[in-house]
Amino acid sequence: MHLHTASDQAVISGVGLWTPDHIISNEELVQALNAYAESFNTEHASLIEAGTVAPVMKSDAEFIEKASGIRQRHVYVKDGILDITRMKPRIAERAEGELSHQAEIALHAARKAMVAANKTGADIDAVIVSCAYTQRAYPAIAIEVQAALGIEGFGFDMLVACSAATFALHRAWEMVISGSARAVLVINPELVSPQVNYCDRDSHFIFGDVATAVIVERADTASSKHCFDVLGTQAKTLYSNNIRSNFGYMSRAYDGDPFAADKLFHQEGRSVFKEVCPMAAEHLSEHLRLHGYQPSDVRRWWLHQANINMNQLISKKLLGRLPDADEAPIVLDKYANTASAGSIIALSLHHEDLQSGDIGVLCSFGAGYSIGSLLLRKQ
Ligand code: CO8
Repeated sequence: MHLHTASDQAVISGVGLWTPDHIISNEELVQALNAYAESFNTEHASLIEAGTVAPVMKSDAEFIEKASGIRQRHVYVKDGILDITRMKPRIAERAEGELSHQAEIALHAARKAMVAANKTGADIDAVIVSCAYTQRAYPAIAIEVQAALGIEGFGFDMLVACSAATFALHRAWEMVISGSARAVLVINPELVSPQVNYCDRDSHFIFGDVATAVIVERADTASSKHCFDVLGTQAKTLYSNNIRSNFGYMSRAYDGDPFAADKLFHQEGRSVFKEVCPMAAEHLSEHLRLHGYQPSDVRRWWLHQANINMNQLISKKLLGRLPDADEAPIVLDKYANTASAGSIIALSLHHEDLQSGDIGVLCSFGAGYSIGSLLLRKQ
C-alpha cells in the first residue's frame, strides 16, 4: 500500500490493441444467415403460413456495407458462427484453475499498453476491466488480470456498454488526479460475439471482438514517447430501451428461454441513430467550449465506431463539413462495432503522427444511452 500525493496532471502514456486472428466477411456472414433462413423457413412453412411463427428474413452484404460501413469483423472464435445448425461461436469452457477467455485477451492488450508506456506491474496501482459484458460476475476479471501481471493495489470490473472505455478512463483520471493511484491500467476485452444473434438480419453484422488497453498515469512519472495530457473528461447518460440485452443472472429464476432473442443484443437502430447523433454532437461541442476550444481546433477525432453514417453526421454537425480520414479515422470497416473499444482502436492506430500541442477528442456513444469524452493534448 502506498500513500500518494494528488497530481495536477494525468496523462495517457500507452495504448495497446489486440486483434483476434479470425475474420468473417459480410459475404460469409450473409451466406450463413441466408442458408439458415432457407432451412428454418422450409421446416416451419405451415406455421409461417398460419402466421404463428415469423419467417427468418434474409440478409444482404451490399445493404450491410451501405447502412453501416462495415465490411468484415474479427472474432475470437470463428468455429460455429457460420454453421447453420449452430449460429453461435463454439467456445470451450475452461476449468476454474485456468486463465479465463476474457482475462486472456485482456492480457494481450494490457501487455502492449504497458510496453508502450514503459511500465511494469510494479508501477501500476489499479486495474479496471471495463466492457459491455464480463464472462462471469465474480471474481472480477480485473483481479484475475491483476494477479497475472503481478500488480499490487486493486482491480474491479465495470459495465457501461459502448461507453465502458471512456467511462473507465474517466475513473482512472480521477484516481490519478486524487492520488489514489500512480498509474491505472484500463482494459476493454470486448468479447461480444457470444451475445450476437447471428439469426437476426438486423443485428447479425454489427459486432466484432477485440481487446484494447490504456495506461493513465501521473504526468511526472510518464516516460513514454507518445504522451497525451488529459485536459478534461465529460460523461452523460440518459435512460433508453432502444439498445438492450435482458441476459443476466435472473434468467435462472424466469420460466422462459434464457437465450431467447431478447436476452441477446437487440436494438431500434433507426431511433438510436436519430436520437444519439444530436446528443453526441451537442455533448462534444459543449465539452470543447468548456475548455475554450472550438471543433475547428481539433486535430483528430477518435470517435466511437458503430456506424460510418453516424460518425459523418456528427462530424458534419460539429464542423459544418465532412472530415477526411486523417481528421476522423474510421476503423469499423475492418473491425465492425467493437462496443466500447472502437474509439480506442482508432486512438491506438492513429496517434503517433500528432505534433506537440495538437488537440484530440476521444468519444463514445451508445447503449444506456451513454456518451463519454476525453479532451487530449499531445505533449
Ligand atoms: N439485410 C437486408 N436488409 C436489412 C438488413 C440486412 N442485414 N437489416 C435490416 N434490413 C432492412 C430492415 O428490415 C428494413 O426493412 P423495412 O424497411 O422493410 O422495415 C430496412 O432494411 C431498413 O432498415 P433500417 O432502417 O434499420 O436501416 P438503417 O439504415 O437504419 O441501418 C443500422 C441499420 C445499421 C443498424 C443503423 O440504424 C445503425 O447503425 N444505427 C445506430 C445504431 C447504433 O449505433 N447502435 C449502437 C449499438 S452498440 C452499443 O450500444 C453497445 C451495446 C453493447 C455491445 C453488444 C455486443 C453484442
